[in-house]
Amino acid sequence: MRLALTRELSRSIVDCELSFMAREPIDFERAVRQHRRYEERLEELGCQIQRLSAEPELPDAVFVEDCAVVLDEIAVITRPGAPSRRPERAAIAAWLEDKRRLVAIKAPATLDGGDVLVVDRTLFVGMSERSNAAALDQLKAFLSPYGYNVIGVPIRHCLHLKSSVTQVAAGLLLINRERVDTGDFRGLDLIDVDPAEPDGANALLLGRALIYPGAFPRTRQRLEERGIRVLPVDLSELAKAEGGVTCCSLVFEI
Ligand code: CIR
Repeated sequence: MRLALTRELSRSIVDCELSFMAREPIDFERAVRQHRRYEERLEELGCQIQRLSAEPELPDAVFVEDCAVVLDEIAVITRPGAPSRRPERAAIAAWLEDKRRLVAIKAPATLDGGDVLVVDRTLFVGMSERSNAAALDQLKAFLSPYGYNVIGVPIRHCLHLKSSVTQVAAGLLLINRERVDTGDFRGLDLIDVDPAEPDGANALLLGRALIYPGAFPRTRQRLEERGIRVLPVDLSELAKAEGGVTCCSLVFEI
């Protein structure tokens, strides 16, 4: 069974962390509708939704991806780079406890799940304002025994690695080269985002279909020309909180 963990939006989302964007008003009711539609898309692609309740004191808690990296054999509870986000972990760890063996990133390491791109047995880890080299070392120690390669990838001008590159099909990545160098992705095929859509690299691959923001039609066309099935979603309100399609769920098999 394929599970998708999500979390209800909190009204305090208006006080979210922001790093690369100026604050804009968020229409809460609209954000909730968009988030529900996103969950419906996950269901259309075979996920059973498990929605945690909102955390009124935790503005960014809807972005569950940042608190854990879930692999087949093990899950790593992260230590988010923004201190305001660290209390988000407790509910997620409690929920994961009976589904995976859990290990946890410890200080001084910091890691956001948005910086971890898993491609087969390789984890590409964004070295960002949120995730550091100590986290890379801890990930290697946890995951090498399971046969995973863990590779640090510097990024620029964006929040997370997955704001610059995500997987869109077997052996194929969608990338914004302004934000990340291609050298580490040798052996994989690359599709560039349309230059007019620099934020278009964040896509959520489920099976052979993509959940992808409606905001990037030119890049969507590039994806469809490669034969990829794209299910658009409108996450324009959560985008104002620097959220994208990967960050609102943790998807895995049990
Ligand atoms: C933050 O700055 O932490 C949130 N406002 C946005 C997090 C988005 N997470 C993600 O893309 N994985």
